[in-house]
Amino acid sequence: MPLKLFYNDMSPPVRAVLLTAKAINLEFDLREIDIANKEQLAPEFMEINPQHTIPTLVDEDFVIWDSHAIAGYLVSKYSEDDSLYPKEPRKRALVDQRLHFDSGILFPRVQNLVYPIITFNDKEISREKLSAINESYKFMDKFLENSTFLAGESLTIADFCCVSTISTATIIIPVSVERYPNLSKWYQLLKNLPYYEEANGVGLNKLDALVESKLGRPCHEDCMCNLAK
Ligand SMILES: N[C@@H](CCC(=O)N[C@@H](CS)C(=O)NCC(=O)O)C(=O)O
Repeated sequence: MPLKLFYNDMSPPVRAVLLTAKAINLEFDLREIDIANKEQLAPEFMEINPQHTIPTLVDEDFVIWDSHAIAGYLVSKYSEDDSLYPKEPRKRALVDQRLHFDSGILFPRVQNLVYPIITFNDKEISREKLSAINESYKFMDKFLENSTFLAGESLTIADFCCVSTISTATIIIPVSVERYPNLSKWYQLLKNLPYYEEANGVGLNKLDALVESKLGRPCHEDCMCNLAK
């Protein structure tokens, strides 16, 4: 039976799962959930995931949600090797730390930045929100000071989870090469993956267009500089 994924590719956590699946050649039976129309609150979906979040994966009689948990599950169950989610305790601990960083720090900050624009038509972005994103960029730049990827020299699911979130933040605040050289280099490396555009770029562009239409102007570096002052 095919793996069923409840998704919407504008969602960063969904895109992390799409990147993971592409990396290990997995296909999904995709079921779109329109968050703008509150389809996640439909009783049929709430029956599957009472927390009503996407992504949600159904693998036969097994249901799991949260992108980080799904990505780890997919690699553990379906990948030919463990390189994307190493079993060796210290390597795994480092990947897990980065996953928790995304889940507990990065994603909530990016959600706080973008969600009010697309849901409540907010036009202003507070200095606090911008500085929280810049602090997150600074954290990641430091994580990447001595390693090519977020958890060492190999690509892992931590890179997928963080790049889908970071790329979403760049809609509003581009990553400055001068201020965050390590983060910029890593972001470019991820963007060069052969499946990046299909798995992350397409949904990101849709979200970018939505944010732009809500703000009523393009989101570019200059306008953010003005907001950040
Ligand atoms: N930590 C979760 C976050 C999932 C999440 O918040 N997804 C949003 C879309 S980006 C959602 O489903 N929102 C609908 C809702 O909460 O009702 C994950 O990584 O999967």
